[in-house]
Amino acid sequence: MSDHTRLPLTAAHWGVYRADVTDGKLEALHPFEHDPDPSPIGQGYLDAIDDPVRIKTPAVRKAWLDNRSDGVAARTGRDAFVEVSWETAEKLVAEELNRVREEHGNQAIYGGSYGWSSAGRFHHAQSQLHRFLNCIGGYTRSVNSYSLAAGEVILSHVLGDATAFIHSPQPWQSVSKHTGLIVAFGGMPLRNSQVSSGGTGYHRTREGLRQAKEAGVSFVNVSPIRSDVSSELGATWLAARPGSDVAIMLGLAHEIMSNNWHDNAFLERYTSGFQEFAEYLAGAKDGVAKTAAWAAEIAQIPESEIRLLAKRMSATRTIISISWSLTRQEHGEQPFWMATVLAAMLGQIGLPGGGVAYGYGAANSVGNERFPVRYAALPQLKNPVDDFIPVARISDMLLNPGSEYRFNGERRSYPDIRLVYWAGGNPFHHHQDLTRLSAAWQKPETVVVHDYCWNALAKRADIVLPCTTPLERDDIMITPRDRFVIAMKAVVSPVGEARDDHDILRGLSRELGVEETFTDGKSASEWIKWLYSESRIHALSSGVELPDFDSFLAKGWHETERPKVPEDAFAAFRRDPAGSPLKTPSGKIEITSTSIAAFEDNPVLPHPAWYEPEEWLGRAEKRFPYHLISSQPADKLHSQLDQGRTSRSAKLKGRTPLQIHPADAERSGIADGDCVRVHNRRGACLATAKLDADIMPGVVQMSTGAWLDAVPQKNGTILCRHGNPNTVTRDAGTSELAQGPVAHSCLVAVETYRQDESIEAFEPPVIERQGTRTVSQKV
Ligand SMILES: Nc1nc2c(c(=O)[nH]1)N[C@H]1C(S)=C(S)[C@@H](COP(=O)(O)OP(=O)(O)OC[C@H]3O[C@@H](n4cnc5c(=O)[nH]c(N)nc54)[C@H](O)[C@@H]3O)O[C@H]1N2
Ligand SMILES: Nc1nc2c(c(=O)[nH]1)N[C@H]1C(S)=C(S)[C@@H](COP(=O)(O)OP(=O)(O)OC[C@H]3O[C@@H](n4cnc5c(=O)[nH]c(N)nc54)[C@H](O)[C@@H]3O)O[C@H]1N2
Ligand SMILES: [Mo]
Repeated sequence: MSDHTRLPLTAAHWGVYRADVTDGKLEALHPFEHDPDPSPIGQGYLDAIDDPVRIKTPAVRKAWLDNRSDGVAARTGRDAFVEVSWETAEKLVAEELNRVREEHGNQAIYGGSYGWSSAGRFHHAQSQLHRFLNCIGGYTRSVNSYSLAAGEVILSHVLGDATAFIHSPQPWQSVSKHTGLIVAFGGMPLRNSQVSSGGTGYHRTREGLRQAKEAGVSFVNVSPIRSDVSSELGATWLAARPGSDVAIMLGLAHEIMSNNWHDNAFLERYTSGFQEFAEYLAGAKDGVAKTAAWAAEIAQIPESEIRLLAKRMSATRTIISISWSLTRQEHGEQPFWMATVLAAMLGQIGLPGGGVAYGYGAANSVGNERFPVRYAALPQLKNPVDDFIPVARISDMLLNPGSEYRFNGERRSYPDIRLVYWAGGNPFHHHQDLTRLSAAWQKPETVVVHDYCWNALAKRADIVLPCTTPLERDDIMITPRDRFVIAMKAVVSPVGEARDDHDILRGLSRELGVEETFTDGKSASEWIKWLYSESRIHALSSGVELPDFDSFLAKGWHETERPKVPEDAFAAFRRDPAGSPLKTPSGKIEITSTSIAAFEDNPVLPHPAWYEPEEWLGRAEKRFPYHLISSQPADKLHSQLDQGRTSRSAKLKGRTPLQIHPADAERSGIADGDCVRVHNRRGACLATAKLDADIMPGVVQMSTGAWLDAVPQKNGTILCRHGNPNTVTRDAGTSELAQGPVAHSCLVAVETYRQDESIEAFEPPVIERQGTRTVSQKV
């Protein structure tokens, strides 16, 4: 094997690679030599850098350009575009920003721009966009994530802080040393731990789990899908109905209480409000004791399994791991809350190898030791607009300006948005009920998008500004979630007329007279050096040494020192609850939350509880008998690199596979490899059936990420020919507490589909060339 270690490095959320470039063309990406478990996702770049869907010049939607003054012509995703010069594009965007600011004020600009964008500390699209918008008077922003909004909000009440607890569960070293049992609700799928936001130099999860197994840790997988825990771990599989996890945890809690296995001393010293919860558990008010038998009926698993599990959990050092997916369902606040309470009853929170983990497997960072450093980020400046929405309420906002909603104890109303500006995310990937989003998307007067590929979002924008990929720019990967710091190199020239997001925004800021404020007088390379040097100062104050910038650049990477005795985020509180109290009203774990109890209208009980979802197998109608899980794709990150080889080779007959149990397939007359239509009242998508006994009967699974290829249906909904499951998912808030997304609560019908349908997801739009321009879109 040849030595690649002299090749330049690049970094992505899913890995670090060395780039092999000949005559300006990217020939190969070799995994970083220090990564024990590299991801194949990055290979998609070999295609995506310069394929027919690469956006090569600024472009304006023709119907928008022609009809601007008499209202917006529908954004269909099939519109023609006109290629324009950067000069024209900048003028148009500046004109629109000015018009909207003057006529409606800055809150009429929606700049939330949610999305994962690319790794790299400086060229982070959202940070750049937010700084730019703040230079011109601000924007309406979004709060919390699609990943786990409900978890973020509930933990802020129960633990006072979410981030630290979510990202610092028991580190792997401590698991293999001290843990006896991991009970994983929603599993710990290795496919998801390929990724960690900000960049992944060292894939740690497989190794962490393997070491735990070798050390004798046992695993229980509570999930509709067996493979959510890797087969090499030999987990016990409890195939529970989706949405029933809180009921199971209540059943476990009841069993623990009845046997007096709970830790009263812990509950007394470290928690508040247990009594009120215990009354609910016993059914004091509603007359329903939340027994193992009660839970077994809801989850459709044997009562004896719940009893046995309660006993095992009480007898050994146990970690309860709760997948982030459980927060993306109706009442998604409850699973994190209930898991915390169950762990508190066991009394092991903060002890080495015990307690609660918010999502092992959901990202490589979870369980990876957290490096005790706060690195520098691009300063965002101040946003003079204080309006915001919970991130997943975008369709509600666009459709119902001025209407009221509740969020986290507040009564709020939606702003009236006239201009949407998006860089580094893809709402036509991430949002639920795309029929509804398509209607909402007609509301703004102007949509501006930066992206590098003609995906469903770019095709639905009015002004499209082509950005570079990380392979076309220098940057640094530096994040407290990974041990490596990487000097990312520009390995190919910007394709076509693509510009870095920073340069695009610098051009606009010049046009709008705020260039000096936006750039602070620094060039991109000066900014990168500044970010590194500031980070180095922060690191040193936490006792972590980074080399000077030039030595770092010369070597290309640096491995930071790891904490000698890594601990979870609860350890200090456990040692000294008075000296290191939680940031809650009581300073303790709030089993009953005083802040939620004080909310007007009480959207939920002040302690965790089971609420029957509107969409789950317990209420399935004959017409829509299957529960659809639309989980993260193994072969890409969301919709990123769907156009590339890794993702394309995982498709079946060009479409997203639909995992279905053989017994269900037989019942519905579906054969392996059939084209199927997955549908409900909200919409439909096509998929290719894949029979698999590792999924429980009644549940079907499709991964997200297929680029939307929408065709309007007679009933006004859309059908995606390519397999985007957000055509059928429900757009509703988890509850009035967090208003998070509920993608995983979704009932559908599945049937064989016999019409022949082409797939046009990867066709670029028709692009008209203007005037005397010489640069042309190379297809
Ligand atoms: N049904 C269902 N839906 C879901 C989920 C689910 O479980 N089920 N999961 C949800 C979750 S957890 C999440 S986090 C979201 C993810 O949703 P997103 O983060 O919006 O998805 P991505 O495909 O990562 O979008 C990133 C976009 O940024 C572009 N991009 C990449 N690099 C750059 C850059 O440097 N500059 C610019 N300007 N653009 C760039 C990419 O081409 C892509 O279009 O999806 C959510 N949607
Ligand atoms: N390769 C890859 N990795 C990724 C991503 C990606 O796009 N690609 N996205 C990243 C992002 S942004 C995020 S937020 C994380 C998300 O990480 P998770 O939220 O953990 O991801 P999911 O894949 O949606 O769900 C994990 C499993 O939960 C199970 N599940 C769903 N509903 C239920 C339920 O009601 N009960 C139980 N017990 N189990 C259920 C499903 O079987 C599913 O396989 O993944 C990250 N990792
Ligand atoms: Mo996410």
